[in-house]
Amino acid sequence: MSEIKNNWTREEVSAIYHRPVLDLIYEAATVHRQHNDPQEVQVCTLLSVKTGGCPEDCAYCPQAARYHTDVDVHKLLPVEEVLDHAQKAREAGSTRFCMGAAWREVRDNRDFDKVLEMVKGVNNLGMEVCCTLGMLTAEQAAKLKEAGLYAYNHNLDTSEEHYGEIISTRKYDDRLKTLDNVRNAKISVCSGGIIGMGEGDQDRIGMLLTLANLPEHPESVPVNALVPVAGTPLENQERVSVWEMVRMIATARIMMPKAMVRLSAGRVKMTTEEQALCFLAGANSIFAGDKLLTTPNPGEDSDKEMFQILNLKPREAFKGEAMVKFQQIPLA
Ligand code: SAM
Ligand code: DTB
Ligand code: SF4
Repeated sequence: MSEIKNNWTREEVSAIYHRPVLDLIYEAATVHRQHNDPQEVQVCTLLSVKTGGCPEDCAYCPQAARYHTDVDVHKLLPVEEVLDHAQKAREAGSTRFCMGAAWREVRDNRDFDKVLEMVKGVNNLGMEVCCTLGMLTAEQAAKLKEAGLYAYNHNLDTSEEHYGEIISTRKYDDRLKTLDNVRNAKISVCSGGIIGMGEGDQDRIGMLLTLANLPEHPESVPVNALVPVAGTPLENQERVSVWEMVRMIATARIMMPKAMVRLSAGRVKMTTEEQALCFLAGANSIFAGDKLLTTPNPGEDSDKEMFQILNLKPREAFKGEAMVKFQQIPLA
């Protein structure tokens, strides 16, 4: 059984990442089978509850106000509309529902109170409720926990060294501080990144090192392939090859054996065969539905077909030892 460790060295990780790719897949698949059921893949749904108009300058993001993209800007959606969406997602087989807001940070205002209502409502549907709202204080994290929040997504996106090339309006340390606030509030941590933003292998390795050497591994690690969006500074980036996705997923799986490794943005450009390699390399979750937050995603029918072909089964909510510890009792 592979051990859980939080003291990885760059040399160790680099050796894993650069292994001949088929050996790397084989090792990751072995670790995956020791810790997880390889047939199970969690199906999650995303909803952008507040879209566009964000003051940050993340170079990949269609929702930053300073870039001219054609996202449909809207203020916070009504609670009822969000809960309706969550219910439909549950009926379609999702067990986790993640609400995203194009905010730099949470503010203590009426919109936050509405988000707390949304969290309560989704939790009461029996789904793992996740939010991604930007930076959080310790007090705001505690309020989200109290409302029933199960997980919080806050990506490191890339290495500390490459961060300044991608975002100038906040620091890597701000990101780490929010992750710490989330962890201290006993909310399950979801943090990963994006590949295909002009970073080198050393940046991918650096990001995984930071994540896996946190005092506790994140319970969830999304691996996104950049979706280049017209109007953003990264609009002309070339698509990453599947082998880079596979290396990233496999290395994350070996370093953080029990985490949910999520094959996130970028699936629209991937064939079933390419996605199969990612599952073999240890990915065990996808986002379902024809939209991620603002960009396209494979529809329900093609994913159903993929699950059939690959003999995958959707994973139930709140599974696994680490997961049970974050579960909230439905409030009413
Ligand atoms: N504003 C909050 C924040 O930045 O933490 C939450 C929403 S933000 C859109 C959530 C994550 O989506 C980002 O951290 C980034 O990793 C991912 N993302 C955004 N645009 C993307 C793109 N074009 N391609 C791939 N991933 C993207
Ligand atoms: C994550 O790492 N990927 C998801 C989720 N966390 C919030 C979001 C991907 C967004 C892709 C671009 C868009 O659709 O706007
Ligand atoms: Fe986009 Fe989030 Fe960055 Fe705002 S903070 S520009 S929503 S990734």
